[in-house]
Amino acid sequence: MASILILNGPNLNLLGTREPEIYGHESLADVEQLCRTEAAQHGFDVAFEQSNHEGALIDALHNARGVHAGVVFNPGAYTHTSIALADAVSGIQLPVVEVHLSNVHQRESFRHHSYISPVAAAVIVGAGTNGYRLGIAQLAHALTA
Ligand code: DHK
Repeated sequence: MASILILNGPNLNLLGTREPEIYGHESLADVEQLCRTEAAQHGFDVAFEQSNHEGALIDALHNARGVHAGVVFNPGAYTHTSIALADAVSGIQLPVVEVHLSNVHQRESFRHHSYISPVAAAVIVGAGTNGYRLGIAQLAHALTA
């Protein structure tokens, strides 16, 4: 069965307890479960990874080549700082959907710019954990079109 990598960046391991008024009350384990359910409905398997380290996220993207059909990626704050992650996304030649739980455009101005968006296949912001569902559905749609 083809699989999708769900990749989460820094501080997302704290989901559920971290600023719940912004990021909600669901934990990362809850997100993993909803991703597995959504992917199964589209006939895809899921690999789920999180790291607080930029290099580990780059490695995870590189390692997705030849293993996964696409990636749903929440790069956390590296979204706004990391040219290296953007280069990894464009270098792996896999569709990558960028997801943010919060609507970054309603927040501080430093969150308005994303290095990832120009190289992402699609961008979903402000839909909370449902954004991961939407990202998987979009990847499945694009991969089976
Ligand atoms: C998550 C983070 O950790 C922030 O640094 C981003 C993103 C927004 C989110 O909404 O999922 O600015």
